[in-house]
Amino acid sequence: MKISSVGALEFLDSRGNPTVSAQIHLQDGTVASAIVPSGASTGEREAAELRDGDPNRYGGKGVQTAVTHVRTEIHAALVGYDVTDQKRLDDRLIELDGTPNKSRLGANAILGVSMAAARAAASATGQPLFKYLGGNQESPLPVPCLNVINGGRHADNTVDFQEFQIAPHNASSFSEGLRMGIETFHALKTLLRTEGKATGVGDEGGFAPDLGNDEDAVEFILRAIEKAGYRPGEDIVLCLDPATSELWNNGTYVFEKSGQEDMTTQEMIQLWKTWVNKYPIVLIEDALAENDWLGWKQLTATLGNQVELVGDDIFCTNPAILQEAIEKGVGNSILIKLNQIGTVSETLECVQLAQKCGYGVYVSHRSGETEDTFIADLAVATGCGHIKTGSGCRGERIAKFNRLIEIEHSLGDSACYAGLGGFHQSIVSTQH
Ligand code: 2PG
Ligand code: MG
Repeated sequence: MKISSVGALEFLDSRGNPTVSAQIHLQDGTVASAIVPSGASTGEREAAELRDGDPNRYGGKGVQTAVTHVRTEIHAALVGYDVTDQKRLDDRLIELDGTPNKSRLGANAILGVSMAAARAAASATGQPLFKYLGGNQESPLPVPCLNVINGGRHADNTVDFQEFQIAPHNASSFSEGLRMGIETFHALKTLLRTEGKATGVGDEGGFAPDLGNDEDAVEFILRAIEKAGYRPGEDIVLCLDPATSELWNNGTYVFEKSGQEDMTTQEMIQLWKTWVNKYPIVLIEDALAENDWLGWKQLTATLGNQVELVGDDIFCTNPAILQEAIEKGVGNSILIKLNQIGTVSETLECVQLAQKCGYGVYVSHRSGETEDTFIADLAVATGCGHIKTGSGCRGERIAKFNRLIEIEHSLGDSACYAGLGGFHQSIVSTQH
């Protein structure tokens, strides 16, 4: 189980931007690799991606320096390490980097190696990745929350809120839930086309039409659910990621793309109250901006026993920030993105802290993705109950769904589907 060499290549992500692919070779001949994703609406406190900044290559976005770090310093530091000791290996990477946000070696270099190591260890011990990461406890397959309308930084349209998701919870299995979601995705396409709207897709595979206002997106989706033969609320619920840090400007929420009136924190909280009471919404991520901690506290006191309030930009998959949030009563759930923190061990630490403290855990892709399916296994390993990995098209999103179908099949009779119980306990008491 000892590492014999560590390598890397400059790959491309789903937006055509360079990213790191890392490989681990073991002395027993095992080889494993992993590809790192990349966000667009990033949190200020995320671990730092290292980009070359050379304007003559990929507009400065090349990652040759990070690749070189893997091939030289990281290779030298890890040769001979036991690959099954993930914590020791990740600690070594953190120490070698020496900065609080992994900016010297690059979080993209470090995470690629950390993920590849987990894969190599799983393979060398003869286990699927989800078993290696999660142990032998029985975990449910997650509800796929399909981001069927894209806006914000992920689409060139007039929609300010970034993500409108459908969560098909009332199904007997993951595959059936996914089918309901995909059928609704197709029904939405027909509906949009019939009403003269564009059906091209955004970065995460959701449709990206110009709409009158953000609420129209919700109305279209509800009609699509019915058109597909399902009942909004009973069969399929809604989740939102308005990604409001992107709207935040000096204490005000500015709706530049749609041209709607600016809003204060109080008005935003009121908006969410209205929407949650009017629509079958069970989850809102980044309902307020990452620097609006006071607003978050108030929002949590107001809606935290009715809806899952997920922190993405505000928590950055960082156990220290999550700890502070728990103490302050901010949010009741956390989005989990490996590259926000930069190692597998710290990601798992964050998940454990959240679960211990009654916070929901929502495993997520990035808007810049690849064919790597690590997060599908991570979602099952952690038993997190719900995953967001895009809409009903685009290969880099579908790859994760296909991996989940494969995992479900491999579990046979012991497979179970999380359903509504996969969401934070706060929503169980509501009538959705
Ligand atoms: C988000 C993500 C993923 P990005 O805000 O949750 O959907 O977007 O990767 O651009 O941060
Ligand atoms: Mg988000």
